[in-house]
Amino acid sequence: MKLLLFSIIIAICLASCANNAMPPVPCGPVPTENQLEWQDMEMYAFIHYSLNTYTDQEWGYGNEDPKLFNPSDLDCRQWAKVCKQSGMKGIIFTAKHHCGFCMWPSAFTEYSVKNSPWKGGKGDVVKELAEACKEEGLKFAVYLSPWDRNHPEYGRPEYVTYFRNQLRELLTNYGEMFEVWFDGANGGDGYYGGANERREIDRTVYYQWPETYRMIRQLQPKCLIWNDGSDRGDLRWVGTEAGNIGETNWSLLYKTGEVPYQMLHYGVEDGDCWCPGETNTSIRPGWFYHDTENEHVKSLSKLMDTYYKSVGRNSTLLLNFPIAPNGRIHPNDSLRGIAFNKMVQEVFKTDLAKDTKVESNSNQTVINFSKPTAINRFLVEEDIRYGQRVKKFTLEALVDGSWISLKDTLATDGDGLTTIGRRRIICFPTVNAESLRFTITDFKCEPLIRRTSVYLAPDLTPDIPDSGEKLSSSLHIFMSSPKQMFIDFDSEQTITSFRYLPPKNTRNGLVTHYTLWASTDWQNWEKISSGEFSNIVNNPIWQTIKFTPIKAKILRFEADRLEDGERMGYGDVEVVTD
Ligand code: FUL
Repeated sequence: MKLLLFSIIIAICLASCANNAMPPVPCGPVPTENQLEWQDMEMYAFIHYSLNTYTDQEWGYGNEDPKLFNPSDLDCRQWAKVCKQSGMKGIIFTAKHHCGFCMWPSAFTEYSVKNSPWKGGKGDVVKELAEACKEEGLKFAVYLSPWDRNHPEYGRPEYVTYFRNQLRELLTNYGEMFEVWFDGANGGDGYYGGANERREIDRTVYYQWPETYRMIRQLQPKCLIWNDGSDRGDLRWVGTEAGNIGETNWSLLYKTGEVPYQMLHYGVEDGDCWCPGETNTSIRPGWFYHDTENEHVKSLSKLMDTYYKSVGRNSTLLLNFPIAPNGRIHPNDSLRGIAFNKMVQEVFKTDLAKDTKVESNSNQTVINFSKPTAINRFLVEEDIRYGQRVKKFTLEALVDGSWISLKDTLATDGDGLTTIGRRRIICFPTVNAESLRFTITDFKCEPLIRRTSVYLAPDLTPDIPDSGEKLSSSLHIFMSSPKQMFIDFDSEQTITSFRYLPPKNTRNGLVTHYTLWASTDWQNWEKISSGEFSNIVNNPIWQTIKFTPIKAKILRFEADRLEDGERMGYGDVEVVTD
């Protein structure tokens, strides 16, 4: 009897102890509920659509005529359906890009859809898209460019009030927003109400972000704030638009101070605030639609690579779909987006670690397959609610009785077996493994692993190079001075456009502003074009200068401004002739 009583007491105690089990002690900064929910979205879409779509530009100057906006077939439901089928859990829409044109009828400017012929000026793209997202069960968010090349007051305090008024409209009238995207590109040349000048601002103080952030928190408590290194918001840009974040990726930054590329891309191990990375890239070379890119939609293997280098590296993926001039997503983009989602589903359909014998303690997991099993992907997750802990690990496969070390084949630096965070996917060549051994070798605090899975991804046909990677020219090129290039043809040609590929992996010598001249005799020069290569710094793809066909024997390409350095650099140039 005594023994029975004793056993009952022990059982009750054990049960209650289990119920009251202390949660793990947080390790440094931890995410908020909003940040956890947001990262669980994994993939969401960007949609770039504005007057640029009708002027074939990436950055509008701010003087483009609102009358250009007149899509024949604008269909936000098609966008939402395509995004959903592409695996996207939400959409971030360019409500206003740098040109300042508003895709909603803002009460604070005339430069908007209300002065376009579309729907007789009664249309509202933001509203239509917000509704379409709701119907498809997608979350909705807006991109609002702080840099406004149309507004006369840009650069002065009045503009900041205007910007906040617009943001208030967007955050008040269109339902719940999951994120606001502010874009770091700012200052520089613009129309500015007819001033046509260059306006520099100090991005650390001009926009007075803390005040704006307070307003956002008040109007939309669930909304995350994007930032690229100015006042910290809830998530960070990753320092590139190429579609990858560092293989080492801490979801931490320092609360204050400058955030150079290294910090944006890799985070900071001993950071004192939780600020995870969001990887943004476009399904095409550019952010806006260009006819010339229809055959250059990213290949399936490129998109999978992007997935592994974003979602598979403790980040989210923000994938852009541009809208074509008719007001729809082009079929090449939608087909590729849908195929991409199907492939993600296919790769992660069967967890081969399921129903295997797993031995694990806090630092090591050994997955023993019942028979040698072909595998090439390892997926691991930390319970980030209590902070990000793991610094380094190893991965080994038992093949024919011997342990062989595996490494991340997508890593550019070392074996790539560093941080984990919410999710880390390691890609390695297929091995026929009897067991897989995952060992944490360095950590900030006792590791908390919540999942280990193993997959076999099908082989993908190797990529055709993406546009912008092909090198074309066998042109006769020579530099007559550090900022001046001549291209000499053997005979007179009718030229319709000139293309410039910036130098690879460097800002040194990268041309941001140019003038192009043509001649038939080396004596008389006709100026064909002059302007800027917009967004070339963050997205260094082929740039095309189109002009009225002209007869020339020699072209002179001048760098009016370089991003860095004193000497013009180039990856390649191309001349398109009739
Ligand atoms: C950049 C912008 O300048 C591009 O045009 C694009 O909107 C991209 C997402 O962000 O900074």
